[in-house]
Amino acid sequence: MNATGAVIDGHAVEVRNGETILDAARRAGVDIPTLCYTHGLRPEGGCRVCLVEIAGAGRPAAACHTPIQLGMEIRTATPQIEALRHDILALQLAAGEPGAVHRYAGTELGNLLARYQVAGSPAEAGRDGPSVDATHPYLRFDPSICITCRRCLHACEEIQGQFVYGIADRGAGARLIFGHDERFADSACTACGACVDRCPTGAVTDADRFDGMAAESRTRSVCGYCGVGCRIEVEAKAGRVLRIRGVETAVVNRGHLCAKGRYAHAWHHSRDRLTRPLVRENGELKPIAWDEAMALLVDRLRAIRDQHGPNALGVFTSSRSTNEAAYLLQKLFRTAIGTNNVDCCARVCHSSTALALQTVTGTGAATASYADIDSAGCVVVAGANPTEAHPVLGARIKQVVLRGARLVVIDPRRIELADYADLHLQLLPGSNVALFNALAKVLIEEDLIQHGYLEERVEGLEEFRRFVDGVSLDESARATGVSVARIREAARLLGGSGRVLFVHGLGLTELTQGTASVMALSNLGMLTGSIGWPGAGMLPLRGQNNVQGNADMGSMPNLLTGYQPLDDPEVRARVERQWGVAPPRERGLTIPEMIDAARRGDIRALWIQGEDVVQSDPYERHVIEALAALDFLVVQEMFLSETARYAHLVLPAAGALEQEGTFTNGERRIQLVRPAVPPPGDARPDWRVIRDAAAAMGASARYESPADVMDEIAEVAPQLFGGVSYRRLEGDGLQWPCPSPEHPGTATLHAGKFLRGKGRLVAIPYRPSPEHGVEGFPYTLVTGRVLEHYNVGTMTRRTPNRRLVPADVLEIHPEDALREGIDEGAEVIVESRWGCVRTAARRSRRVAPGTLFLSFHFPESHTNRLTGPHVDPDSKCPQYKATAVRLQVA
Ligand SMILES: Nc1nc2c(c(=O)[nH]1)N[C@H]1C(S)=C(S)[C@@H](COP(=O)(O)OP(=O)(O)OC[C@H]3O[C@@H](n4cnc5c(=O)[nH]c(N)nc54)[C@H](O)[C@@H]3O)O[C@H]1N2
Ligand SMILES: Nc1nc2c(c(=O)[nH]1)N[C@H]1C(S)=C(S)[C@@H](COP(=O)(O)OP(=O)(O)OC[C@H]3O[C@@H](n4cnc5c(=O)[nH]c(N)nc54)[C@H](O)[C@@H]3O)O[C@H]1N2
Ligand SMILES: [Mo]
Repeated sequence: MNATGAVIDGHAVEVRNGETILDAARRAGVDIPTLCYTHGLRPEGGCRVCLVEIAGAGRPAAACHTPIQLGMEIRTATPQIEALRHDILALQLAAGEPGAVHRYAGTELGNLLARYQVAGSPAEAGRDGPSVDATHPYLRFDPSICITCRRCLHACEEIQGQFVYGIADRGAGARLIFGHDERFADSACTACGACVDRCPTGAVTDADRFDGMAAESRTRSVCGYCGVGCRIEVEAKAGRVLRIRGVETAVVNRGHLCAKGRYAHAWHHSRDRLTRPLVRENGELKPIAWDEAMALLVDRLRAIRDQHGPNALGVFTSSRSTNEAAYLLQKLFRTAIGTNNVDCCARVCHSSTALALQTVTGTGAATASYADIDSAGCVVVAGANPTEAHPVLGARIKQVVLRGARLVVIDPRRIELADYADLHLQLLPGSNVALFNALAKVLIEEDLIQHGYLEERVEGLEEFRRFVDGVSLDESARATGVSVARIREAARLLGGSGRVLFVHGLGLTELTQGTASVMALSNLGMLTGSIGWPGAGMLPLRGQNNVQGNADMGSMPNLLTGYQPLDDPEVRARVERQWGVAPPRERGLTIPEMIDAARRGDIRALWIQGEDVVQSDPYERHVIEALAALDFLVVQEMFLSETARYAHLVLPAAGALEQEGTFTNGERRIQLVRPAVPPPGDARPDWRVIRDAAAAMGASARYESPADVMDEIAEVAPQLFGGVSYRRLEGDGLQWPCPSPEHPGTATLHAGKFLRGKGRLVAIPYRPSPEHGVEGFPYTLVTGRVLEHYNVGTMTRRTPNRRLVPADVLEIHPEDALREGIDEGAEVIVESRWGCVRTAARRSRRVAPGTLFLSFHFPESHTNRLTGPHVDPDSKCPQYKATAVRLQVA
């Protein structure tokens, strides 16, 4: 008997609070077989395979859900227990198709059957069982080998929060169903694959195109879609991706992935991939050899610089490619060409966030980490749709709310999270500032603010008080469409919940009041004392896999690598030491400014790396005119995108699964990206092409590998990256700032003190957008994303995701549809002051009456013909989120 612990099979084990017998046994190295239990999920305790004997207890107990207690003496493998396990497993087999034992080979259940020598009766194999559900492009269900252990059900509920699975009928007839006994494809399944990873029998599996083929290589890398930055393991054979799994131990995603990261990888061997450089000859793009392409590239860039000056050239670096490529490309333009005309699509995305947070906190990035979601007590999701755009985080927000956290959703659409929210504030598109100011007013008026925090850490309270005195709640209610009572209710919820985690997206940034929206939201962060603590703060959900990194690398016309000012003498000296030449002093142009300049003829050459501006920039007509006016357009791409069609030179690129480097996710985490398969044909990794071009133009470019580039980045921007090197990035990488080789990286920014000293409260009056109240255009069009497709869709459209969502559709409220006489699926003409498109309409209560929604994932829908020229005056972020339109049945 052990007074301080327990004994398992003769091993003394310490008793820890909250542990089960199974946990303690595993810690002690004692193997107890399990079937329905799976790590990280609530124990089901139904299968009884993990039964153990406890001395003095009458009956065996299930180790997976029996708490271990002081003094327990446990035996896990007595002959009686082992015999019991044999019988239980034999029963499991009977529950599936008789004789199916061979069909479990290689699965968890199969291994147990072998271990306990349970045999089926082969004579009955092949008997008609219930039929396989193969309706879903990615998942498959074979009821004949399902043992209704419910692991899939728990995974679906406890990881994805989706509640797809159920059990119909009882006893021996119990069976697994989807929704109301629907087909897989018609169920609410979002294809995250969490169930597949946990199914012990292979009943729920991937619809594996490669039929379980064994991999030749397994490569750990980072997903190339969104800014969550999930770590993946890529199984490959003969240069093809067989399948992708989440890395179980990854801090970012803990093994979880979404429909894109896990399944949408077929693009990489699409026949549409660019495999050779293309040059325009007599109006047509024709293949040429790489050395000719490189010579042409260098000659044309040089000639245009010599003739028109360096500022006649500009570059857009890609947020889909690596840090190393972006760094080298901005360096090439700042050194070999001599212009600060460098920008990236962070401009059309979260530039407003960067500017706003820089202004009020001192750093233009998330102050919190993804792990803060799990410990949050109150979450505000404003202008973000995480269950579709950042699904792995969206699932975690659902989970924390199911565990009791409060949730406020601020969105003109009834997004999925609205169903989980305590309050959904369905404001009019473009009215954030009015709403946030009104919330601030109530917080102050009802004294729901954190006085200690404000006094110690924040400046501008008195001025801000005077400002909100002048804010009228009635006017705010009119401007936002949210009643005064609801505004008060929301403010009380925020003020009464302790610290708040503010999660925001493009519904704040992509408006003429974009920067203002984020500042007004951060005012709420300051008033509630939320910034600088775990479980709270500002967590903008960054867009692309490397949009954070792209901006970090210096792809901005006014800042150098690591957000260092262009005019700081110390910075300039350090950069010059590394680069051999100092960067130009005067700031360059942003993307919208470069497009305007190209249209005027002031910009004569553009290098566009992995950005499809024709499809994704606003006001399509204007963009096309600008590109058509260029003397030289080089596009570095994986596909002949809408933009590449206007190029003079197209350089074929390797994609995320094919190149080496790093991506930085939305919580500032720099992670290693490794090639899992080779690029097709003669396609080359971006960084290598850029390095070779820079060398040919006489710039210093002596890098053997991307790791050498990172070493230089660490030297150029030591405050953020001084301690970053490839050696240290193994595993979960590092969160910047990481200034020295011993520094562990930074999870929470502004802990204890704001980087700029004091945090700022900023008085920002609300201004209606130029698309409000436009006569003759009665609807407001919101544009944005759906789960299954990714931005311009070059990748997801070339995967079975196209079967899940075959086109963009206009969502319209049923009342509006009725009034306009629009039938379900009817073709409609949508017209704004800037352009006109034709699209199919779908009735949906996700949008409020008067609001419409359209995604921009398919080139044929030309969504950005509708969006106009308005940009935020400070960040230059375009207004994609509110456009006045009218409708007509086609
Ligand atoms: N599946 C998928 N995931 C993606 C992408 C993708 O294309 N597909 N793209 C990636 C990229 S680049 C980005 S930047 C992120 C974007 O991620 P999100 O910012 O979540 O994406 P959006 O759908 O563009 O817009 C978010 C929400 O803003 C709301 N909104 C519109 N106007 C307003 C307003 O005035 N006020 C408020 N409060 N809300 C408003 C919209 O209704 C929408 O629900 O997603 C990334 N992840
Ligand atoms: N109407 C409307 N328009 C929008 C938005 C909106 O909400 N509404 N959102 C805006 C936002 S937030 C963003 S971020 C932009 C995104 O717009 P884009 O940046 O244009 O779109 P992406 O699909 O992310 O990728 C651009 C291109 O990169 C290529 N690519 C992928 N990987 C690599 C690589 O490793 N190397 C190279 N060289 N190329 C690669 C892809 O083939 C693709 O053509 O769209 C913006 N446009
Ligand atoms: Mo984005």
